[in-house]
Amino acid sequence: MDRATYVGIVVFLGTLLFGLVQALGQDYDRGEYGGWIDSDRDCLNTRHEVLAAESLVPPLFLNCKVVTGLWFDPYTGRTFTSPQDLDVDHLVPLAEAHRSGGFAWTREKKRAYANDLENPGHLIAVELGANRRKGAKDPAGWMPPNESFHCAYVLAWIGVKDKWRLSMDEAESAAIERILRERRCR
Ligand SMILES: [Ca+2]
Ligand SMILES: [Ca+2]
Repeated sequence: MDRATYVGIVVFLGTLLFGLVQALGQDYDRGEYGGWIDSDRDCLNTRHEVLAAESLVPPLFLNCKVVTGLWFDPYTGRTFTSPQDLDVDHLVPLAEAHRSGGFAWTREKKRAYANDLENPGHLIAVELGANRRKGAKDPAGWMPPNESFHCAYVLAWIGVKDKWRLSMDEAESAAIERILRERRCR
């Protein structure tokens, strides 16, 4: 076998292996993380648990749903009274958690991540449009328009990544370090 053939085979195998790893682990399927569940069986699912917990006034319930309340969205700095204007956001998005190590989790652990109510920084009721613009971006790609929330946002981001033992990529940790430094977060 000449050297060119050998190198060709090695590169081919490498590509194959890379593809295999991607196919086995990395492919993100939102379905694996499940939808909102009602883990304490009080008839409110996770979305409505968060809406109820974060409302600044006692919320009104109808058929196991929060129908009105008062919410301050720290992403935009705006206030809302209808849940229809709000998304309950995974501060560290599911797809971001997935590519940061969540791909190796069991289905149960993925569900638990999607529905974590223990850490108040994990899920947050925010304006729908802001959440859609955020998508699955990490702080290198998106930060909340409300700059006075930036410290709290990156500190909560670090808290989630730490609790769930998730990795950070280079651009992400650089962006976070810059924000912590520039804003003198503590
Ligand atoms: Ca519940
Ligand atoms: Ca990232």
